[in-house]
Amino acid sequence: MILGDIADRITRGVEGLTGSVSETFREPVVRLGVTGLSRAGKTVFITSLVSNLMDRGRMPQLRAASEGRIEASFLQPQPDDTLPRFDYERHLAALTAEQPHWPESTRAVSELRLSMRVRPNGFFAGFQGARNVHLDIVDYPGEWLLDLSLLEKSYADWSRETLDRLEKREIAQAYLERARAEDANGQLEEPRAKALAEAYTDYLNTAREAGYSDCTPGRFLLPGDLAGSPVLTFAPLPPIDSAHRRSLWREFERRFEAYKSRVVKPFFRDHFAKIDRQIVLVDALGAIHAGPAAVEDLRRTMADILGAFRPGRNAFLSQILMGKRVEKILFAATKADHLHHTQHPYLTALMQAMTREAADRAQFAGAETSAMAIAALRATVEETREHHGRELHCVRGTLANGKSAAFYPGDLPRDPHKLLGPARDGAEKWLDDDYGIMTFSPAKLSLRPGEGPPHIRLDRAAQFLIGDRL
Ligand SMILES: Nc1nc2c(ncn2[C@@H]2O[C@H](COP(=O)(O)OP(=O)(O)O)[C@@H](O)[C@H]2O)c(=O)[nH]1
Ligand SMILES: [Mg+2]
Repeated sequence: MILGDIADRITRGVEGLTGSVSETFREPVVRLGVTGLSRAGKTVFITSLVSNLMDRGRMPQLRAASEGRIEASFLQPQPDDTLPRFDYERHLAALTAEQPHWPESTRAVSELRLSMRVRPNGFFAGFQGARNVHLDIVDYPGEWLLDLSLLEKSYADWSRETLDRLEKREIAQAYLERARAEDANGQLEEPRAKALAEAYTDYLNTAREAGYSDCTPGRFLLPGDLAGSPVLTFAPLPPIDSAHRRSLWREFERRFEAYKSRVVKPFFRDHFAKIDRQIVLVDALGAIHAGPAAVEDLRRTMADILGAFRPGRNAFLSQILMGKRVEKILFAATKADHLHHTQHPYLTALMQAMTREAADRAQFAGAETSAMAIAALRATVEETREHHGRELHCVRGTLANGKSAAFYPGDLPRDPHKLLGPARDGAEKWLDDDYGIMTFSPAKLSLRPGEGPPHIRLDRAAQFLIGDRL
């Protein structure tokens, strides 16, 4: 055992003994991971959450807030010097501008520290003063999380599975033809490798736009400063029996392994392993709108995501987590302001059914999970109109051109299995209904002092995620 280790153990031993004492002096830190596929609503969620934690007038369901125990909250320099800071001020300025607009999309990991001065409740309330609780919010792309499944796969396995999946998708045919036509056993030529990787990336982007969730390798969609580098220049190819040493196939295999060890593993080690609480934002309405195949894909992806939070499933992950685990995971369907409140229970029920099912399939145990429907920033008002002698519950919002429009998204079924069943059975479209989606601009805000932006159930989400630590 090296000396540092011994010293470490001794300090830890001492801490163990005096834990209850030092805990009262140390300032607790909660690391909240915020993830979801691109456009799921991470940036809007974090911006609105932070604003609503600073001005808590709209957070009655967050108990520490309604009990008046949060004396102050303020932004502080974050603990990680090498992570980009979440650009809270800029995103908030976009949402609260004279002509409000949605914030620009972000493409990598970022962090923000919000500190709250909180008075304890219950037993300690009488003889303990207020203390600081630090909330470190880490925003990272859900695409990166899905890469965890790659760690267990060889390039051949991954290629086979991916190509099987693509087989069933119209939008993938161009890539498939190209991959099949390729002489994978021939000598590597970089321009061909690049063309294949680009064609595959094009497919991934189209698939994301079409509402599909499953799109590994995640960094292909959000390459950041790795764009164009060899670790991102490969693509799935039909397996061949014995590939030559300098063949395209061998080189792609090598790059796939490099992607795993140089891109995937560092992310899990440096960011993922430190998270205490997690919210996974899901654009379920977008998937429903895209059709049964997208819903089925989302259902499968949720199990993959939960799998990442199950230590023990993955040898590498258990090793870096060393017994630490995420304590709570919330799956939140975002943009619920597209629905009249009478339909919210059905969206919630769908999220609950998918979460429960994903937990069963991933044989998930450990963290407490929950599901709800939220809108981080409410962009609509409700309106009931008469349509062919029937009452239609709509929402009204502002379109990009500045005009106001009423919108009826369709009737979500009471029973979520009316959606999940056909999705699983491979239906091509929904039988009874069509589900619309619309992009509203954020509403112009006139906030009263002490109030954050309007939302739907953001306070309940916050209570579930961090309420017990305040
Ligand atoms: N109506 C509505 N739209 C939202 C809400 N949150 C996100 N959006 C929409 O979803 C888009 C993507 O959100 P963003 O937070 O940038 O997603 P990210 O890529 O996960 O960070 C936004 O530009 C909005 O159009 C919400 O609460 N209500
Ligand atoms: Mg973002």
